[in-house]
Amino acid sequence: MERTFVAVKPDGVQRQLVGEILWRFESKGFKLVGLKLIHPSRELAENHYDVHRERPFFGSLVEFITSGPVVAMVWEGYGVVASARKMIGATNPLTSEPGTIRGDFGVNIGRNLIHGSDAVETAQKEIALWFKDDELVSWEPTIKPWLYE
Ligand code: DAT
Ligand code: MG
Repeated sequence: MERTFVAVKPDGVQRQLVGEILWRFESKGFKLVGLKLIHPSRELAENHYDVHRERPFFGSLVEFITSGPVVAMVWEGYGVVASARKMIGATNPLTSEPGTIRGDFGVNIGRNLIHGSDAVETAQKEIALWFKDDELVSWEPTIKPWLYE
């Protein structure tokens, strides 16, 4: 069973979209296994976006992600990594498809509301970066037979 890391960025929290975003992943049928509100440190933000360190937008990206609270979460389900990326939509909300989170709620690439891991390996790294082992909860949803045959 796959897990992915998703974070509502400070703009999503300020825009009061946390409930909407949780609802989308919950009602899709994914299982919440980790959830916390956290004001990320510069060190955490720089680690998280390490692959973009040399990009011109790195400084403003780190400024933005550390500017306020973020809702960090871990979702579990078959194919959840790719599916969450689809639900989130393309990086630039102006070109994200309607029906995606960014496509429905955003207009600017620097305010694209939400992060989702781009691959299974990245997800494992990001989950380990944002969560301690004992912050992740294993549980059996009673609706499982109604989601999976
Ligand atoms: P994604 O978040 O869709 O995985 P990414 O990993 O390429 O996108 O970039 C990480 C974040 O950096 C992205 O969510 C918003 C910001 N970003 C990416 N490209 C940018 C650009 N050209 N100008 C400004 N911000 C950018
Ligand atoms: Mg990315």
